[in-house]
Amino acid sequence: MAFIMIVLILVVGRFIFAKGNNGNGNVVVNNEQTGEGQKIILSQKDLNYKDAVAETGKPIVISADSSVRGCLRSVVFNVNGKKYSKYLRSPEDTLELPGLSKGTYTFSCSMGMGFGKLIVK
Ligand SMILES: [Cu+2]
Repeated sequence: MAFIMIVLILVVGRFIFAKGNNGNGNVVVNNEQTGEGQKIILSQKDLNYKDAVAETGKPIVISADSSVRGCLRSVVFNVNGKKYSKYLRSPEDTLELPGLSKGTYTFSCSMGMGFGKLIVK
């Protein structure tokens, strides 16, 4: 019986710890990211993304608002031969890109179904 109680306490304790830790971790990471970069929030338009606009040179922190559905939450950027990809599960999840030079960068969902343009000017 004592053994079962200990296991139960460990399991419950770990759950609470993991939950609290997760929340704290996310907040800290987000603060660091938004402090250093410009925040770009993606929206969905029909089956694609709305055009997003960014400034040159500053690191970019991308998130997706609640209009972005299904696999469009999984975004893929190919920038200067490098692939940047993340599943933006919640509005707090972010994908970071380096500062970019002037131009239009296309991106898509991970399935290549929905497309968007990131316009850097
Ligand atoms: Cu898709």
